[in-house]
Parts: sequence; C-alpha cells; structure tokens
Amino acid sequence: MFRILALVATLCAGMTLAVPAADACPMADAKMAAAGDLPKDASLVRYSVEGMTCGSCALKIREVVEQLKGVKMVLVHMDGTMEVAFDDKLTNADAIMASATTAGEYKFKKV
Ligand SMILES: [Cu+2]
Repeated sequence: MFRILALVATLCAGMTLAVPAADACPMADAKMAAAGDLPKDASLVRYSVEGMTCGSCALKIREVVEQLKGVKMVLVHMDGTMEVAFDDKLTNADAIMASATTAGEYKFKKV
C-alpha cells in the first residue's frame, strides 16, 4: 500500500505544475505512455502546448485529438508538448492542430 502511494506521489511530483495537496493527482491512474510507443509506420508531428494547468487538461486534449480520422496515437506531456502519430493520407498537421484547438483555451504551435 505504501509503495502504491509513493508511486502516485512520484507521478504527481514529476509533473511540472503544482497540484494543490487536497486534490488527487488526475494522472495517477492514467497509463504513462512514452515517445517510444509511437507507431513507426505513421507520420509524426510535434506541437508546443500553452495553457495546460493539470493532468485533466492533457487528457482532454488527447481525447479530442484522438477522435480525428487518421490520428493513430496522441501523447500530451505535462512539460507542454504534444506528439501525434498520424496517417498522412487521411489527415495533416494543420487539421490536427485545428481539432486540438477545440479542446479548450489552449494554444498549439508546431515545433
Ligand atoms: Cu487542467
């Protein structure tokens, strides 16, 4: 039990933003994906993301972008970056950014 609590604390501490102690870390039970998990046969685009304040922001953006046809995988990192693997026959970097913008008050820039 203590090991699980320690792991959750580590995940929260790894995020760049301070989470109020009373709030549960929203990323605690989210599977942490790494860039190495991106599909090799897809095109890859990377964006900077402004305006994320917590793990829920990252999850919300990911859920929106994942809906876009042609998107294969979305990684939103709390350091303010997003990586998207996509099929370039079905979508493109501009369409991905346009869909991400509908997630809320976030600013995306291709990097
Ligand atoms: Cu948030």
